[in-house]
Amino acid sequence: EEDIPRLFNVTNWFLDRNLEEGRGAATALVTDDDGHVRRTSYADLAALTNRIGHVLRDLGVRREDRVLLALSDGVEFVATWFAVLKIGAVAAEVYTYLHPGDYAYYLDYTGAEVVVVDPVTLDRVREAARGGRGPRHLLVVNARPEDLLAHEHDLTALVAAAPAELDPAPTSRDDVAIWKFTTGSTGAPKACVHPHRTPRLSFEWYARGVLGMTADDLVLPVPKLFFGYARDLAALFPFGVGGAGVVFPGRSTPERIFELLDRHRPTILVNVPTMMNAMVTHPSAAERDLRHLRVCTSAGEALPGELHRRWLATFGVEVLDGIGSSEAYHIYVSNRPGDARPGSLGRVVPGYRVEVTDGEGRPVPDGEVGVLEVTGGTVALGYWDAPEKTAATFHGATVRSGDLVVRDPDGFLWYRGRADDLLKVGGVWVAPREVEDCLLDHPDVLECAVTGYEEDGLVRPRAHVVPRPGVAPSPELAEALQRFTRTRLSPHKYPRDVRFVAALPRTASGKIDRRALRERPDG
Ligand code: 3SK
Repeated sequence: EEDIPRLFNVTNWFLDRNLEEGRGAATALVTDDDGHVRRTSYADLAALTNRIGHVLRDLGVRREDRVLLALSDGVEFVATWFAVLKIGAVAAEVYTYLHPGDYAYYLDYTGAEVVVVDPVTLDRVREAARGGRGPRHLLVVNARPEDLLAHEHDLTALVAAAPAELDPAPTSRDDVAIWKFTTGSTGAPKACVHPHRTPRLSFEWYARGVLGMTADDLVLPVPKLFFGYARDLAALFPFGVGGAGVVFPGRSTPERIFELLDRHRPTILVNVPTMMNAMVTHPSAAERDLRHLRVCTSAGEALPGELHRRWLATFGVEVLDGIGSSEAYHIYVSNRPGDARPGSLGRVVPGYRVEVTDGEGRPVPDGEVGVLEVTGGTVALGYWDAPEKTAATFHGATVRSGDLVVRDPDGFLWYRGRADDLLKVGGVWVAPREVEDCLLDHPDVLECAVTGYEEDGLVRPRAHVVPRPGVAPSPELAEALQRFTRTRLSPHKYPRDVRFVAALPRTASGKIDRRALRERPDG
């Protein structure tokens, strides 16, 4: 493991060190707000971070207190996140398009006394606070001061009056710094609790070790910064080497991403399979020149081999698919530059150990499906306020991921779905992912998900299929898809029912929401 000193603060190491090493004038962030481009240097980002640190302290935030961020992507998001960590408090960030009921849950769960919001989230967080346990202060980014109520504060005004210098709290490497919410599709979200040392290890092992990140890298994230995969890769890890990230408010659409790619010519695109699909099938795909990218990462859910190949054929940009989790902090299995296998998650990231087990820690042989277990120094301390879930998932520095994989003799892992999505059909286990991969090889299928349904008390696989543009759903197509899977897979795996849908429901971080599919009235 890396030699991390006992006194260690994430902000001090990732951000302030750039000033100490003479990179204060270098660009840390490029902000693009609908074409209005702003560059923020390391010196300016550090000064804003320090000022916000003072503001938070003045509002009463103390070491180990949680601060909830419900903020759109932008410089303020990044500076607030670093400020929270710099004063020794704990950053917990959530999606900006949640329902007030969800915000009420997070207010209650985090117990945050200060919540940082912006005009996008203000009203819904206000409503959430009215219903239940409200925070003492809302700190509002881009506020209209005349609209603010008691205990709501205009960040810009407070920042203007705050000093630009701030000493980091003397945090230890083991002090809690980050709450990453699980994005699992069942149960209420829980926070994975991570100390200051964790991002440093993940940076060394994945960002530097696998991606080979350097000061020349400019990183564009497709997911929003509340998703740790994007935040770390665009607005944390690049700072470890003096590189930069692009941040932009609003939703990611293929048009938006193409526009940002053209304008900023980043070197790394942090992507998810849904957007990769939308990009390769976009009418303008063939005219796009993305060769300024040296790599496109894919995570969040497994990337079908067919989509990987189509991306390579369309854009010629290397794809590194991998798997990470909030529990393990970041990506711990990944393909490597120059050695990527379409359809595979890649090999273990050096620094980690992975085992494929029977779910109770006993290894299964290569070639057999088992549960992926990962061991390493970035594994969370546990879930906040969920001792039973913690005991079931964490075993020292090992996480039982609940992901099913097969390891081949070369050490490449192949995703087979979530253990809790497995279906027992006619007494035999079926991994929905295997059926989905097969359907995706059919030329008329754009996206699909397989869930179970009950008929006469028996579980059967059902395919929810989004046809390719121009393909009309029909009973004939449904039958053709059933024949297609029956001839390619063991016959018991074929979907007994095929439903055509316009789109698949997705979680905030872009993963297929299987629970929502199952809970559809006819799901
Ligand atoms: O896929 C995930 O859930 C994830 C979470 C945190 C960091 C990275 C990834 C890919």
